[in-house]
Formats: sequence, structure tokens, C-alpha cells
Amino acid sequence: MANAQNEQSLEDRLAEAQALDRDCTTLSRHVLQQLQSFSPDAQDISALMNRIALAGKFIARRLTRAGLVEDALGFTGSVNVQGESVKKMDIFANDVFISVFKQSGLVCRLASEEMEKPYYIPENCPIGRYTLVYDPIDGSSNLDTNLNVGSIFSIRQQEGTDEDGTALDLLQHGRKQIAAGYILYGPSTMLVYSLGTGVHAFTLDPSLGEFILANENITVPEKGPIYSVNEGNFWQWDDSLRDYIRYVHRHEGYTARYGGALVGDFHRILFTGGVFLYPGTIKKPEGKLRLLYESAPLAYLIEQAGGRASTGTQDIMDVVPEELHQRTPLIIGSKEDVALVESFIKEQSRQVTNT
Ligand code: P6P
Repeated sequence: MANAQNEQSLEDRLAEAQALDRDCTTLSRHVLQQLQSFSPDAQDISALMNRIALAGKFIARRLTRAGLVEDALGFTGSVNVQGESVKKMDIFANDVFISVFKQSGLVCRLASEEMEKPYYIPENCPIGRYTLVYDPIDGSSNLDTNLNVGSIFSIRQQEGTDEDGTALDLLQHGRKQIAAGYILYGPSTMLVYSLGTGVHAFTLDPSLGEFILANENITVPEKGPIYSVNEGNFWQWDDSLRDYIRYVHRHEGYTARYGGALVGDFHRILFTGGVFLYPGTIKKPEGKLRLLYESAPLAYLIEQAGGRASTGTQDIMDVVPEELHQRTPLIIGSKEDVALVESFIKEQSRQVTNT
């Protein structure tokens, strides 16, 4: 009996040690593990990711109290470069990312959905070699109804020193990204990122104030049941997309899920498989989603997770933007599901060519 108790306590102690080790796998420790290096560059990326996590904590804190804090919700009355009405939370979140990188020596320039031109932090520029490209609050239409929103980020090496703020060095394909991820503000706050060595998810433990490792080396299923699209745009789509929707309507095994916020819809696809689509429409032939700070970072992640991201005719990661706020059609998710959508587009273009 004593021996059995000893074995049990040994098992318990082992389980406790493993749980403690997991709880100690914070984001900064994980980044260094991923880079397998303590070089200055590795330390920079670790510090950079820590700053992004800090921004996430600030935004999460504001969101959890938004309904109680005077002036946190609602519109500012201004319109951003996208022609969209700006919410107070958009500005707050945009400014949080700028603030956490001041005096960091890490990031010289920030390019955001909310700013027509990049924001420079001159004191960082002689040292800072990185540019942060981000969408501070994605899905802000969900804010006033307490539904999930997210922040999307991408880290690129700074290659140009343009004085006129055109940031031409940013107009390069998505394979130039050195890291990408998002923060999902949902029932819990999760940070999902990749440095090119797999996709990993962390959950914010508010009692610790730390993002703790939750899922490592996430892989998207080859095929999944979810199709995520705003079917209210059906009347605006090309026939090929209508044919795809008719196909899923008529075949067993598909489930529609659409939350109206890209990060939440993507996160679901990442874990359960399937496809998210935002195709071009009559009103927005190039699509609604932006390339540099929405589609390209998520394309980086999905490829790292074994999936795909396409415009319908080209991999998102290969698209070279012509301007900072360029939009793109987006089809992203499981390999087989993305390929199925592309097959309808290819079939239509074949028919058009043959007529
Ligand atoms: P629609 C939010 O405004 C956003 O940019 C994405 O987060 C989301 O996927 C999309 O627009 C929703 O657009 O036209 O379906 O409301």
C-alpha cells in the first residue's frame, strides 16, 4: 500500500511539475526557445513580441471595462483613410501600439490601418531595424455589441529610409514578413503568433498578467466543415463564387459560421478547419480586407499551420502591394477547402476563355 501511495505521489508531483513548467512558458521564453538563440537579434524579437503582448493587455483591459468607462465606445466622428467611420477604440488601440514602442529602441516605424502614412519614432530609428504593420482593432463593428474583436500584427525588416514617409520598402510580398500574429479579445484573450517555426497560441492569465502557452505547433486540418462568408453579398459576387456557395448548400458536411470580425472567424478556421472568404464585390471589386496588415499576416500564419491563403488566382503571400492600404480578395483556410473555391474560379475563367 505504501509503495502504491509513493507511486501516486510521484505521479502527482510529476504532474504538478509539468503544470508549473507550462505555466512558466511565457511568451518571451517561448520566443527564445523558437529562435534557439540568445543573440541580440533574438533578444530584439523577444522584446518586440513582449511589447506586442503588453499592447494586447492594455487593449484587453480597456475592452473588458469599455461599457463602464466614459467615452470608451462609440464613434469619434472622423473617417479614416479607408473611408470608414473611426471608433474611439480604434484610436485608443492605435495609440497603445505606438506608446508601447516608444523608447523601446526596437521599432522605428509603425504602419496601421488607422494612419494614412507610417508613424516614425525617430529616437528608435538609428537602432530600430523593424517596422510594425498592424490593424489595431479588427472587427470594430462588433465593439458596441460586446462581441469578439482582434488586433493583427506583422513584423518586417526595415529596408528603406524614405524621408517622405512613402515607406516604399513596405511594398513587398508577404514572404518578407519575419513574424506575424494576432490577439483575439474573446471570452479569454489569446495571442497567436509565428516566427516561421510553427504557429503557437497563448492565453492571457489576468492574475499573472502573463500570456501562458496554451497550444504549440497548431496545424489546420486538411479539410474542415466550416465555410465563413457574408452571404448577404451573394448578389455582388462573380458567378464562380455563387456556384461555390450553391455547391456547399447542396452537399452534406458544411456548416456556416460568420462572426463579422476577421480574427475570430480566422481563429475558428485555424482550429476546426474549413475556409473563410471575403471575395471581391460590385462595390469593392478588390475585396474589403487590406493586404499588408490583415490578409498577409494571416496568410503567413495559415501557411505555417499547413493551410493556404489565396486571392482566388494567386497565393496571398506572393502578392506585391502597390500601395500601403491596398485591398485584396481573401480565401483562407484548409488546403482542400481553398482549392475547392479556386476550382470554381478556374472553371469560370476556362469557360470565359473558351467562349
Ligand atoms: P462585412 C471588420 O470591419 C472587417 O474588416 C473584418 O474584420 C471582417 O471580416 C469584415 O470587415 C466584415 O465585413 O462586410 O461582412 O461586415
